[in-house]
Amino acid sequence: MRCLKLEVVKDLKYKFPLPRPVLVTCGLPYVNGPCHIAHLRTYVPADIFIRFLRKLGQQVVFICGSDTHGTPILVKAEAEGLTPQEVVKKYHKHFVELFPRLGIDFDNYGSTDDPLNHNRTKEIILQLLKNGYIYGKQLKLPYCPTCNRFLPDRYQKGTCPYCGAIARGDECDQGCGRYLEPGELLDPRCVICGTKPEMRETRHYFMKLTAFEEFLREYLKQMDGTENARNYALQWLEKGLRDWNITRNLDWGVEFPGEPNLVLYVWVDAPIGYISSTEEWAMKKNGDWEYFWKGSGYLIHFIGGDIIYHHCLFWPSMLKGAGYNLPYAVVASGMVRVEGHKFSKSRGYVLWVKEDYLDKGLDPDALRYYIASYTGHTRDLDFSWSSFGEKLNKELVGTLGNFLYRTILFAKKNYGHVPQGEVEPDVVAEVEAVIREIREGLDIYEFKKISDAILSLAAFGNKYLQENEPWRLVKTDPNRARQVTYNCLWIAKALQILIEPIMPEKADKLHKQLFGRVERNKLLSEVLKPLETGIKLGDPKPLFKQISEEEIEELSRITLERVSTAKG
Ligand code: B3M
Ligand code: ZN
Repeated sequence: MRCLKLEVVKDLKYKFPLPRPVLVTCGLPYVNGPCHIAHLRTYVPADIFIRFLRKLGQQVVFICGSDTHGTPILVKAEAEGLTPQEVVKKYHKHFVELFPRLGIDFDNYGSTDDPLNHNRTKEIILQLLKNGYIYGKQLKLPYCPTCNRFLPDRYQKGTCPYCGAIARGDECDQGCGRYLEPGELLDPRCVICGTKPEMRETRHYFMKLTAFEEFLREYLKQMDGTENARNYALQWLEKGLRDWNITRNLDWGVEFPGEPNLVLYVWVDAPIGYISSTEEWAMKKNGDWEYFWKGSGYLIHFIGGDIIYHHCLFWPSMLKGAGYNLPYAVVASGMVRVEGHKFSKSRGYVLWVKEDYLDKGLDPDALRYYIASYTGHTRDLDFSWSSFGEKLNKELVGTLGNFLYRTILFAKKNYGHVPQGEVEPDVVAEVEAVIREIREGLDIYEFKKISDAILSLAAFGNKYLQENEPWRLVKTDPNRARQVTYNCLWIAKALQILIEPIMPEKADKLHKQLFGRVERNKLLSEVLKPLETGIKLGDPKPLFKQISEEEIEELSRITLERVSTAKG
């Protein structure tokens, strides 16, 4: 943030805004398939978070990118008869095109296959080697004699040695969630041909994770973010760490310096993608990447609850060992269920964001609201079409949309502009309470607290309107009618600012209805300011569209049909 390192004025009651600029990242999606609801479980709250920080005057850089390496890409390429490059290109484009349709607004969306990332990864590995944190070792690893290759990570399926669940070579994805070291999986099989592998000797490199135990214990204790991140990481740490095999016998990835037959494990170069995407941002926008990664900026990582191990144990050790800044916070979301079942692409319990949602003409802002408000950030979100329909119809159409439409319609019909009036103390107190809720919600990364508070303001507005009946007052007490209408419009103006981080497109439309034009990014401090009177109102239109029983049934049918035809 060249020339812009302004110190913001701290409000001592709240954590945010932090005193200096913040870099926020989202877990990088593997580009081995299209965007699904589990991705949004992280990206939508992160986007809401950065938009609120900006409303507090915080300077924020929002970074993401495609995770292009590792066996997730290779296995997919083999299944589709494509090269890994082709798979990466296809889905990278998909994500780049999709995010704006959902209002997810990264300052840079990079790629881990970019030369910047290859270079940054090499630099970090050389630094770790120089500092004595990497060593080589001969190993015996599973080799498929039919396919003629070693079977790293997702090339094998077998049994988790810890919990007995069916697992992949590097993670127990269906059971205990542990990271598994190469060679640990029991009864491995080749996922391509089903052959039982033999063990073959090969040379690998390890990172001395054990050297970081003490450091991690201290670091994690003070790391900010959600409790699940800190607690899981501390629990794993108490079980003891093992040195980490950071190389794989593959030819797709970032080459280990000086070893043309080895690439780095994808979980080495993937988080380094956060740095290289920041470098790309800096080049394009004349920013300062080192301010965040080596200087006094703050780093906040938003991740899914299944990659806490990687972000709270591997990643801080790499950063520390290579002389980089440590994350200020790790914010880990809960997992996703679909129609009551654990999210699973292969078993069909999935919602494809483009195919199942956007291409059906459904409202992107309604999905953003649903994700923010469904449950606490660290709890499981159980997506179902019926709960989606209920939230849309009751909360967005029935409460928020209803209040705004009635207010603007009434004002427009009777005055055509914002009438004279003064905001009443009860109304101010209500809005102040909502702002407090929002700021507390931000401080604890709890987005439901924020969206609930905003909805409660709309409910208050409806009640105020209902109790005061301005449609009666226009005839009996015109002064009071103007006063009531002014207060309703004042609440609507507050809502316009408050809903923007959650529903940016609706905020634009609402601004147009209230002021006849679009204006974005108003600060939170504007919420309590008076509403200018005399401004000509725009055209009132309902902001949200009701979804019918039949539509819900049809959408549920599509999901369940996918489950019944899934491969399993
Ligand atoms: N590509 C996706 C995941 O496991 C993985 C994240 C990388 S973040 C550096 O959710
Ligand atoms: Zn397990």
